[in-house]
Amino acid sequence: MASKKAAKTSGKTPARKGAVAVKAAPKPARAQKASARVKPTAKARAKASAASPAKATVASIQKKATQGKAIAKKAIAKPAPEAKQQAKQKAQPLSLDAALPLVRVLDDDGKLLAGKDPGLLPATMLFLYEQMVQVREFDRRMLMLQRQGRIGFYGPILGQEAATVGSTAAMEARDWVFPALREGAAAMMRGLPLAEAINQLIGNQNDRCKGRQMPCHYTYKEGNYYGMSSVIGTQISHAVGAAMAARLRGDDVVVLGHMGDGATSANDFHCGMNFAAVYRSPCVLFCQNNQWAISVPTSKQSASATIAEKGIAYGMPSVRVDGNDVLAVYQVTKAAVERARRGDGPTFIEAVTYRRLGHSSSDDPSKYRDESEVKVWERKDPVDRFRKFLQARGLWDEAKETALKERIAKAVNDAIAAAEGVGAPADETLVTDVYAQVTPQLKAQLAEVLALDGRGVNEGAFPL
Ligand SMILES: Cc1ncc(C[n+]2csc(CCOP(=O)(O)OP(=O)(O)O)c2C)c(N)n1
Ligand SMILES: [Mg+2]
Repeated sequence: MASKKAAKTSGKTPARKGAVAVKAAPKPARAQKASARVKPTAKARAKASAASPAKATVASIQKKATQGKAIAKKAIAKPAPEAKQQAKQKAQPLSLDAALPLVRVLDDDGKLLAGKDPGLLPATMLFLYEQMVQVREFDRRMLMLQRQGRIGFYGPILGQEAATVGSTAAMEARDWVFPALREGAAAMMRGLPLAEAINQLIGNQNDRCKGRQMPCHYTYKEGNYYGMSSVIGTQISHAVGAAMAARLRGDDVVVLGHMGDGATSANDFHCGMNFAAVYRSPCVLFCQNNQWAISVPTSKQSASATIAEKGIAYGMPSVRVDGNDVLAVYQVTKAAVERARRGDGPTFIEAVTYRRLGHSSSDDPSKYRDESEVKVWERKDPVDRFRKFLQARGLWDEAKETALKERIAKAVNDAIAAAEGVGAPADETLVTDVYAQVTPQLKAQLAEVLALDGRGVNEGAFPL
């Protein structure tokens, strides 16, 4: 669904009058020199866009908009100059919540907040909504397949659709996404067919990794979607490094690196953030603070008042956004992407959201948290909230909702049928793709494995 629309998309969104202003901090001399040295040429930019497949971005939809209205003008918080900050601290104790207010466009009931016209074309907003509904349905069905023993593991994103869809939609086709566990929808938005995603979840012979990765660890090179790693936080330094490499090559590419709140305790977060800021890597680091890292609440994860303030400590603009407000997420990410593309460096975004189900299909959250907490967040549901907004604008109604749900249900059903009709990977794939040619030692090991008694006993049992 997404890829058809995307096929028509390419190119850059023109700078809109009154678009979100993200001012860069003054460049250190060394960085100024570096960015001048590696500034992409027009030829390199053209080469970069031609090499990337046209995928589902909203750039082409918005490209038509020549006059958008100002939105979330101060979306990206910039640390105040030192003297000003000191004066403020003397006058009153620094309130970090006040320093980093939550950026919102919609209230909890989907009503537009005063002065926050999103300035987006109806087609763009409908695209965001359809993607959110699709990921929700995909998620629901995949969890059911797991419960029926048809796939081994699943990491649901219920409640976090706006954060994933809004941030991914802000990227252009030539950009890259380095995801964590809850951003599988980004691969689908960037063109990964649903059936291919399910091939990965099953681990059948059409799975790109031939069943050798855990489910949900999609990989989709054609859509510039980096294969997810289970090892928490590693993708952060990879995203920062990939963006630096793109800049050095002269490619006009921005990298979006996702992470969870738990990843902010990982070493890679700290070295990635530091490198990003010091070298002005053209990336956007996006933390989905869903309040939990498996059974560890954010309050035990970090003593900081907010996750966003960690970005300020590393010297980069940081913004705290309502992660259940897709318009706000889209806006702040778009502003950060534009900033990175201008050569002004990285931005850190904390999207405040909530993981409504277990960490994964192997987790039982009733063991460690109160159901009443979940109820509070159900009332802030990102999909319901956005639908109410679209209805109030006259862009959506019951008939459209029914038609969309039927279309998505059919697409998911067809994809499941297609993927389940594919056989298991051949045994020998256990040892292929390691060396150009399978070595005698690997051949011997394969023969040994195939001869084992009780082979397949643990099939489908995931310890995580
Ligand atoms: C380096 C590392 N440490 C621990 C784990 C075990 N682990 C898997 S997921 C997870 C929690 C991740 O939480 P968060 O980053 O908040 O992402 P979320 O699952 O909430 O989206 C942990 C600790 C791991 N996979 N890698
Ligand atoms: Mg988390």
